[in-house]
Amino acid sequence: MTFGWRFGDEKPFDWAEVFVGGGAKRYRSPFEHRDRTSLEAGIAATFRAEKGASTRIGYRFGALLNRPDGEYLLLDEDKYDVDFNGDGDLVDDNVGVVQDVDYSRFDHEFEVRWRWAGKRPVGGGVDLGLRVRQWTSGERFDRRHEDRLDLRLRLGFHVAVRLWETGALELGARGELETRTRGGGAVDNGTELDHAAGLAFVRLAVRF
Ligand SMILES: [Ca+2]
Ligand SMILES: [Ca+2]
Repeated sequence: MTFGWRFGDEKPFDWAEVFVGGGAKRYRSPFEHRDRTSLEAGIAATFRAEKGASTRIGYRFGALLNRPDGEYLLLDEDKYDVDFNGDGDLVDDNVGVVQDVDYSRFDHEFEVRWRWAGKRPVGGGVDLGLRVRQWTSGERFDRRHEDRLDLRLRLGFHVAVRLWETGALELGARGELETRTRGGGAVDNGTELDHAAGLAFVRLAVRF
């Protein structure tokens, strides 16, 4: 559910929104232990600097709650001082065990968008976004989520050239960087989350 307000010219911002929502995600067997319910809320405001130029600033929070449950894990005994395979020593690596894991997390998303348009034949925009995922697991053997923070930074820009009264050509690019920290802030190298990605695009927009 989203509420929005439009303000008059004397106000510093032009448009404000408040968003609240809830949801549920249900996995098919055998991944039911990842099921979660979520509550989300967000606020955003758009400021108009001059005719055709605007800045939108937004923040969104999400609480995604999971009930800890057993998952098959491969654990090293010497990290926990536990004899997982019961053979009397504490030196075996990658021992398969079922232990509780917790997929709960808090999400924070910050976003800034700048737009230039109006009567000029050339306009454009810049988008900047930061997403922080804070995993909250306190389960003893849940190494994948313990002290884990995922960070994603996104940057995009585009230039729009008006070709005729109702048609415009947009040229743009966007990129993202994502990384994960774990265990007191040390970078956990070599995870599937550590990546850089980019996209370049051409878009023809026609208004009817
Ligand atoms: Ca052992
Ligand atoms: Ca052994």
